[in-house]
Amino acid sequence: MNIEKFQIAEFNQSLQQSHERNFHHIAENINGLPEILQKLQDFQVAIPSWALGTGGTRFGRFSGGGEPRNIEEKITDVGLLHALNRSSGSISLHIPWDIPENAAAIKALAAQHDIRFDAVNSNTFQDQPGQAHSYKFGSLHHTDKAVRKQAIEHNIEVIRYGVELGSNALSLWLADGSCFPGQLNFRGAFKHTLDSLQEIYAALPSDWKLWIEYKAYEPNFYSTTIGDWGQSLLFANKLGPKAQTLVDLGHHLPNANIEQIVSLLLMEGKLAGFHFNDSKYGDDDLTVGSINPYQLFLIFNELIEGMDARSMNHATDLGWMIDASHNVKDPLEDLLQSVEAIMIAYAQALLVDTKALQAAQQDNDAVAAQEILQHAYRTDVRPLIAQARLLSGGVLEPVYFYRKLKVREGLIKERGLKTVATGL
Ligand code: AOS
Ligand code: ZN
Ligand code: ZN
Ligand code: ZN
Repeated sequence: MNIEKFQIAEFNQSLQQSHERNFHHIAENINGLPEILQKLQDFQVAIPSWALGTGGTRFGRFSGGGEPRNIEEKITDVGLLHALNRSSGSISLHIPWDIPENAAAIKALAAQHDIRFDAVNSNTFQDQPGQAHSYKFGSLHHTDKAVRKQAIEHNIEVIRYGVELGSNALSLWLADGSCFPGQLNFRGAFKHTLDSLQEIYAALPSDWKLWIEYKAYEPNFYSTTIGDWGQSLLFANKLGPKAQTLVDLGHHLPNANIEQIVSLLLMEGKLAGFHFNDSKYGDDDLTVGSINPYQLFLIFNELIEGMDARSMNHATDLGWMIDASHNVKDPLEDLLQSVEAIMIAYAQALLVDTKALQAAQQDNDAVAAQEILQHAYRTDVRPLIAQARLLSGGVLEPVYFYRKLKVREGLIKERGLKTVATGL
């Protein structure tokens, strides 16, 4: 399944008139438009390899057909997304679901699609066939040194794969925790985890980062050894400058003020980046922006204010990644929607009059502060995103184009109807 340049051009042509009308309408009212468009063009969101197939739940999985059956097909799928939106220029691999056996060939394929390799993910939450020790009671925090050693070695192996592909971060999420009071000594689990992380940290190449993800609960339901941002930050501070905290939006207890967490981690230079998704109840991993787009906007507002204050590059100085998994949508359409939602929140936050907001804050003028934020939030920035895509050679309306071109039907023809992507 290949998308040709002329198909994109033809499609864009058919929407050109209405796009121009909408774009000029908004462009008139925006200061610094060229800079904003450039920032939107530069901004790239990494696609997780495991979101390219139907995730399912523990109750069932309903394959949509034409799913990628191997790492090559996953890269091809991300290439399709990137061809449409020009904002999905990297993939995040998960070992051992995606073993790059021939790194040179994999790199060449990715380069053809203009795709680079984002953070590599390790997996010590599942037992693999032939594995000596079980992770049933955890991995890096385990009471048994042999289990810890196996998990440490796995992480170091993942770093090696990442080095071959040109990645520069290890993203680590641990399922380690306990299901019942008394099952675990909290301090013992913390110390074991710290010892294990120190060994992994020591194996990082000089230009690498270690991203430590936290999660409130699931699969463990009483305690999680890296359960919140405080615990993750403790580890990151003890480990050193290469270790930072990764924020997955779905990993907080209900109604947590994520934007405040983000602001403080950024202030400390300890924010690694994001796993974007949305949720209503917990770690629902739903399409970004599908439930609470205002929260996403408020997060981006803190990010831009904080990054600008530290002279950080929006596009390159944090890890921007989606983490999604669900049962009912075409995964590629879902990812197009997620990237679009991220771009919208980013563009709206770029429109915030930061100086005016700071003045309102100084005066304790809560009404003015709300007016300023919501003025930006309620601006329909979709024509801006579309214009940035157009300038980058993408498609004005990616989901519409994807359906019109019958991309999924093409993939089903190539790969078959009953496909199971390796992964969750
Ligand atoms: C798990 O809940 C975390 O969100 C992980 O980041 C991620 O979903 C996992 O590594 C994919 O298996
Ligand atoms: Zn995650
Ligand atoms: Zn999540
Ligand atoms: Zn999660």
